[in-house]
Amino acid sequence: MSVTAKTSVVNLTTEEFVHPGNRACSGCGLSILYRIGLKALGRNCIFVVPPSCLTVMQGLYPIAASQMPILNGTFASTAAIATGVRAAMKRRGKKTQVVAWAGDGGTADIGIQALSGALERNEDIIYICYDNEAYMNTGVQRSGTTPQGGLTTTTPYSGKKENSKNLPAIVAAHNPAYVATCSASYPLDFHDKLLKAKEISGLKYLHVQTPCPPGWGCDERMTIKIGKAAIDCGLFDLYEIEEGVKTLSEPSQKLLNKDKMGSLQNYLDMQTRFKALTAEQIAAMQERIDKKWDAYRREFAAQ
Ligand SMILES: Cc1ncc(C[n+]2csc(CCOP(=O)(O)OP(=O)(O)O)c2C)c(N)n1
Ligand code: SF4
Ligand SMILES: [Mg+2]
Repeated sequence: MSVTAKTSVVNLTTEEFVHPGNRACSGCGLSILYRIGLKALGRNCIFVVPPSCLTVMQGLYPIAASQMPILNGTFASTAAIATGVRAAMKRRGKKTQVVAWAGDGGTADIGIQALSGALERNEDIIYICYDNEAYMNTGVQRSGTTPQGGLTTTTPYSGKKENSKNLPAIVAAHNPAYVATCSASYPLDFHDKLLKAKEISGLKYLHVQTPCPPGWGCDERMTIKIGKAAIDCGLFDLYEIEEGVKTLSEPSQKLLNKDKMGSLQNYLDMQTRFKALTAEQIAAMQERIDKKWDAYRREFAAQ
């Protein structure tokens, strides 16, 4: 099993790449990831960012919150732009790390064809999808990763009817150099997975569950607790896939012991977006979680 976060608050660099003050809502999971993620990525980076809360949070020159060079592109072309920027850097003999950083709407739905092409070509870029499970920047519209039964401004009163897309699994089916799932509630795990991604050539994909207080209907002080609850109940799992081999990351490893499984109901109760779920739907969710973890237990017991 792998990645235990090795960076701690004691040895995390004190260098900051984000100016104090930005336009994110208070309690935004993305702003935590952005600040800590940039510490891992360092200065030798160019970011490619499609329309999203990240564009708004980074801000515009001369009052930008970010100190990094950023290219804002169109929704559909994030991975294609990143491909072009990387090729230009290579042509100039520069090792500049190109980082595409997009939301779930910009990745699971609108940008998926450009991402699939870049994955097939195994472009030498890092692609980060911060998944707040809806189109938040434009007022909480449902996306491909909105959970079934979740409420948004464009779902029926009974919640989203469809299943959510398992985006990291779709990406992993392309066999890229590196796939990792992360959570805004474990920013140092994200930090260390980025450190690892920087050392690998080819396409590195990090999928990060990112609590969003206004979109999820929760208190802004609950961001970290909600992300942890999603992992504790086994709904969202942290893992890495390197050369086709999957390993669970530390916060999820403990669930291989069935007695350590947390409560799904506890996770759902923390957010108003799940208030339309029926008892049958919750039981079906629990059944899916149990099946997934039974399969993990068989897979990892055999190793
Ligand atoms: C082609 C196109 N359609 C719609 C928009 C409007 N728009 C801007 S940001 C956004 C939401 C993006 O959602 P997501 O990628 O999940 O990022 P988040 O806002 O959740 O951070 C939308 C629909 C746009 N800019 N371009
Ligand atoms: S809407 Fe959500 S993701 Fe966007 S800035 Fe606010 S908290 Fe962050
Ligand atoms: Mg989103």
